[in-house]
Amino acid sequence: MNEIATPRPNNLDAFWMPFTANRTYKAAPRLLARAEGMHYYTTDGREILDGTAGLWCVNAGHGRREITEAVQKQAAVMDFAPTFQMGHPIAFQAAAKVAELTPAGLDRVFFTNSGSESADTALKIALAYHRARGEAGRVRLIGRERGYHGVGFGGMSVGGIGNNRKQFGALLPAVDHLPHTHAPEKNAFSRGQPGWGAHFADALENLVALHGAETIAAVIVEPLAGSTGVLLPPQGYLERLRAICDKYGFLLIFDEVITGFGRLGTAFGAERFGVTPDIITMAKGLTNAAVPMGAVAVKDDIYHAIVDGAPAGIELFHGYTYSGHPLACAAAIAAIDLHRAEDLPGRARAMEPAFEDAAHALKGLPNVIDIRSLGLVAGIELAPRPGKPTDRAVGVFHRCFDAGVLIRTTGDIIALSPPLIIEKPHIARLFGTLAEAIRAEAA
Ligand code: PXG
Repeated sequence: MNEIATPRPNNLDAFWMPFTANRTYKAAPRLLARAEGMHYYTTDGREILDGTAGLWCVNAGHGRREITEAVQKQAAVMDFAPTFQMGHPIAFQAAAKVAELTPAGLDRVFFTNSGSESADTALKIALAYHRARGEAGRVRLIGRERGYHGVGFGGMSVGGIGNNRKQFGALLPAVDHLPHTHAPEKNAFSRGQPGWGAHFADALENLVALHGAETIAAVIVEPLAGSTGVLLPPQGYLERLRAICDKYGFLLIFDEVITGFGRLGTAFGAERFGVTPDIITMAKGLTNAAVPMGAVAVKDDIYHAIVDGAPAGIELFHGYTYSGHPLACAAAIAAIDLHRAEDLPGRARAMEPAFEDAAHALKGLPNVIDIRSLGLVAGIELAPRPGKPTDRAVGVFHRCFDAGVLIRTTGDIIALSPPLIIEKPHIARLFGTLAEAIRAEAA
């Protein structure tokens, strides 16, 4: 379908765009007007294959009628209702649906509106948990280099991306970081989880020696780091982190904003990796991105420690006006129903071998220095242009977009994360277009 769905706005000035080179973008804007299934359609009617599920979030594909109708219906029935000292039925239903998908035992669900709010909520719950148990000295939060946990002060502080931190002052004080696990010198072109690097988890012992276990509350990691370029956990790494956290009583938080809702072929990454954290943060695929929503699932004993341990009255002084917003809950229920009815994790698993083969077939193209993939996520790392980091990948991005394919880049790494409904012809088109763009960018 090639019709023009929306007129182009003629003034781009007012919208200060997030994580965008505003000046470059506004000089040559790319405007999306409509989306359906595996595709976007631009304002000038071009069809764009969505290789990124929007921003890693439209897992069931675009424009799903079941979700649209659920949101429309709810908007007509009740637009908003508070969840502070009040309730409405679908907020409880949505939480129960989330708890059915999370690993056994993580059955208490706190609603937020984004991944960033989920990260900050999880960190606050971890601090409140230790305090409720009489260990108020456990205030230190451990993140990881190259980790991304959104842009709130908590998530940014435990995050490990220099550019996201350095404009913003002192951040949270009691924070430290594990080393990242990216080791292309040992693991380049590995298929699946790389074999080398479980020992990176032992750096947590060094932080214990440095700060004292009694000062550490929680460790937060993405089980597979998405935003900083698809960094896979080495075999045995997450198991070792879990064991060290258990040894010292630290809560282990998995940020599953990207890995949740089928992306790795299981409902959550925890299941794929066989390691169960104490807290899971999520967002994105929770509503198929139709309405903003995030959530934090915690182990029952964390909930009980905070709630049962508190004096009568409010137990946790935290929440958002829109925690459990009716439209978001309607979208989440419909999205989770679709996730189950269409077995989206199963579809991801079924496509994983073809997707992995297509990614690894890019080996040998000019400047391709590493390829990694797991589930329906792939990272293709390019050698930067001398003196011009990111330039080559941005060039590949533009060439792909002009050829009708949407990819993401971070630094000189291309990240692919298509909707989980992708089929083999889409895989061929995605990687075929990408290969041509990589070749052309080398010329
Ligand atoms: N945690 C993780 C692991 C994420 O990937 C967030 C938290 C923050 O979520 P919100 O909803 O506050 O944006 C994210 C978000 C990219 C890209 O291109 C990734 C994200 C967002 C935008 C772009 O890799 N991840």
